Amino acid sequence: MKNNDKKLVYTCFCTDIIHEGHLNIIREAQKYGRVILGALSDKASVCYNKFPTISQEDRVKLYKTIPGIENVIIQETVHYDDIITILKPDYVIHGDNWKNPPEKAIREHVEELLNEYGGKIIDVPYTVNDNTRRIDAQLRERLAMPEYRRKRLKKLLGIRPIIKAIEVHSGLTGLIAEKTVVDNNGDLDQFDAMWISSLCDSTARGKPDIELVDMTSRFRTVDEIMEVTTKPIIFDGDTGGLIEHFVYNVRSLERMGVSAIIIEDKTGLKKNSLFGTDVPQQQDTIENFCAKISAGKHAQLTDNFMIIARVESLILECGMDDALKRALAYVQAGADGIMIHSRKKNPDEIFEFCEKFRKIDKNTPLVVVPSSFNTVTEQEFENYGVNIVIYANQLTRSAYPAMQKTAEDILRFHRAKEVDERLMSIKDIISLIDEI
Ligand code: SPV
Ligand code: MG
Repeated sequence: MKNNDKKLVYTCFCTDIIHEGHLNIIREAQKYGRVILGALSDKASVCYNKFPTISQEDRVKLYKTIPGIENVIIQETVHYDDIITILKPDYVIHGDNWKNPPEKAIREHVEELLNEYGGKIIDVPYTVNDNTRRIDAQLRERLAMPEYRRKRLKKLLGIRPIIKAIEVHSGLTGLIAEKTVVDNNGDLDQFDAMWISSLCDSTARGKPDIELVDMTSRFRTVDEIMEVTTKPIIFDGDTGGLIEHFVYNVRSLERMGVSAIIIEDKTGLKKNSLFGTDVPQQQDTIENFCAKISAGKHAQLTDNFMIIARVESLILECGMDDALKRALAYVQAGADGIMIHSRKKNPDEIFEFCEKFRKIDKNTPLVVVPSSFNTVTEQEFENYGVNIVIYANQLTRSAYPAMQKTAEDILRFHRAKEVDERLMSIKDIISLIDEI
């Protein structure tokens, strides 16, 4: 053991609670040498679905209380490149759960880096028992609580270069938004937030998107999604309705833990924006819509809830100047963000708006919904100063044709064998949902 004293062992944690699994890793690490512990930064933790519930500084303080550690340092990225370059540890030690996807990509990259100079990975059997399971569940539950969930969107706006939200309309689609992670050439990618679309919430009930599904029913959808997820929610509030009703709905959504409502500057019978001018649609006056925004801002009780104003001028072909004039007035009235919408395939008018808006307003978050202008990448939006991109209906639109084809084929073949190959297995579907 004497020689080992000089060896350097590195491990990285991204937890807010230390349990026996973590202590076990440290004990194992000590057998190989002196131990440096990394605390994964906030910036990296939020990409890793380990959204922190305590600050980075508090995590460092917490980790410093663990016996047997020489130092605690911040690991800025999910990948270990910087740390390995600087520390050149002899060993990197980790729970063996990182042998499985999606973390496998991280392990493979660490292995490559260590191989360059003869460093080694030590995989410690991952500790799973009732106690560690309970602590993990507690952490998830904490994130699902309204006070944590609500502030998460604002926090992400300060950390993420661009926020990706996906449409959800049920517990099951919520789980997809919550759990889907892909390994993009070693980078783990996932959605940051969920969009509760009026179009998809209505469609799932077989109803048109005309503010027919009442708020109580829409809140029920929110509640079902909240029961099984932790990610922040952006709620599609349609026109926001009457000012006298809007203030109640702001309070309700805020109390539930929703992070933001987006309301559009239309009035009367609302039709889906993607109809554009093919159907009669009426834009609200700037004065009335500003009054609605201000009333909502006065009604909310915390600083964490956001009211985002959606400008429909391009949809209704009222021109760029009108769009800009309205956006700036809505910000003045207290809007926490601007969503600019377009139904053109060509993104030029969206880019032009973003450029012109950003020349005047550098900070107010900008939101886009690229259903029509879907060739634009998140990186391009980011370059134009966009902060949130919402994939507003893609889960509904992918599920519906798949279900319809299955129904048709069962009718065609008078049995289900022919469709079975493209179905999720019964085993997978019953193990999809975590039990408490
Ligand atoms: C929704 O998803 O309901 C929206 C976005 O409001 S759009 O359908 O493009 O109008
Ligand atoms: Mg809508």
